[in-house]
Amino acid sequence: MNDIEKRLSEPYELKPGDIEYYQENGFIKLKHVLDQETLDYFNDEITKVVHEKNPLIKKPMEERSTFEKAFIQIGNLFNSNEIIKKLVLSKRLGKIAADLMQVEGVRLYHDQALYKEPTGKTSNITPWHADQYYWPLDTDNTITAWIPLQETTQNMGPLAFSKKSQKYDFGRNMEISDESEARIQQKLADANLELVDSGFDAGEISFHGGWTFHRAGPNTSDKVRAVMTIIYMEDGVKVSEFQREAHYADRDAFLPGLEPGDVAATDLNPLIYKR
Ligand SMILES: O=C(O)CCC(=O)C(=O)O
Repeated sequence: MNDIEKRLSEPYELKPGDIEYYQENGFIKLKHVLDQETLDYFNDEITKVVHEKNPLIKKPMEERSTFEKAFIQIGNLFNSNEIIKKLVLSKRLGKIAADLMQVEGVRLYHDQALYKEPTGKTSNITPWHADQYYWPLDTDNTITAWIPLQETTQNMGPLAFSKKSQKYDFGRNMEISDESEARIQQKLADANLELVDSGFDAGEISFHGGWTFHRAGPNTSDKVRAVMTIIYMEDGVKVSEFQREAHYADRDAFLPGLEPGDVAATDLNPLIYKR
């Protein structure tokens, strides 16, 4: 085992109050989770794969939909790349996810790279949304680790969160769109919820729950915002009824062959951490 792998398996010390903060606010930003060497190692590899697989490479920014402008999205990297697999299956990160959700164990739901390109004059926000709209999972115990692969300053479009918004159910039936940006923004403002929108230091990672509303501003810098995400679910959760096209698409991509009521534990959903 090399040093990077070793560090990815060592526990991260949550501070007193971190779990309560996450449970109350629906997200948390944690500093010094990864060191610079680890970030550089995975940035090189993930960036290489994103360039190889980029489905939007020939589509000019002006011709893209709001969703396509927001980021280049490449999923399930752990399954085809032995290097990236080490990050996705990291026990250090998996244990943080289990601790914050206060569950015994977590499985991978899926991973995805989200690269927000610098766009000059074209705005490329990530509109307000809650992730669980897309996921056919019969639980509230899902959590995403949002892992910037470099320092992410405010002008690069860091992930922003609406504090305590997991307690509200308006907008949970909206996909990522111009409409979700406008309508959820209005609802959050009406409910007077606080926005946390700030840069990330190198090595800082956020964790947000599946029903927490979040967005990201445009990348107005001259650098790509390289981000890896890992989505965890509590070990033992079941597949829910399929209510929309996105649920069938997610089942096919991340829970192949499963039907409502089945335990969400295919070969694509390894157990990452168990107490
Ligand atoms: O990276 C982004 O701009 C959006 C990320 C996001 O919505 C997520 O990870 O759930």
